[in-house]
Amino acid sequence: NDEEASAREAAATTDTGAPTIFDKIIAKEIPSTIVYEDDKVLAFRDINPEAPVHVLVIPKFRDGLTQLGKAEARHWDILGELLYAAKIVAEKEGILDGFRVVINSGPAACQSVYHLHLHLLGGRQMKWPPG
Ligand code: D5M
Repeated sequence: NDEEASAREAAATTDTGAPTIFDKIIAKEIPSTIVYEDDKVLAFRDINPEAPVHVLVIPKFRDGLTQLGKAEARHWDILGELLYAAKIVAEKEGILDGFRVVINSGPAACQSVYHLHLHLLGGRQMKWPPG
């Protein structure tokens, strides 16, 4: 079915370390709907929203951080910045009463863009467990 096909397609994307579409979003070479930005972090609406609020929070400088599974001790600060930015965005979006943060890391998690990003989801009742 469609869901399985898209999962396979996403899982087929591999981590080559090459620049991704998110670099173009950071450079504002392609449009996005930015909801938060500071010197280290950019947050913009997901093009394929899975919830009324679906925002991606990404580091502006990838520094080898293509996926969470490649994190090193030097990334501690940016990892904290991303999580805190998610809270700021949740507050701005009015979903502080309940929201979900997801990081897909690697093919088995269907990561499709190899620039670390955190999904902030909310605005509806979330289900557990995720698929
Ligand atoms: O999630 C990657 C996410 O990135 C996926 O939910 C679609 C989203 N995406 C891809 N291209 C764009 C653009 N151009 N704008 C906004 N959102 C985008 P993953 O965790 O890697 O599966």
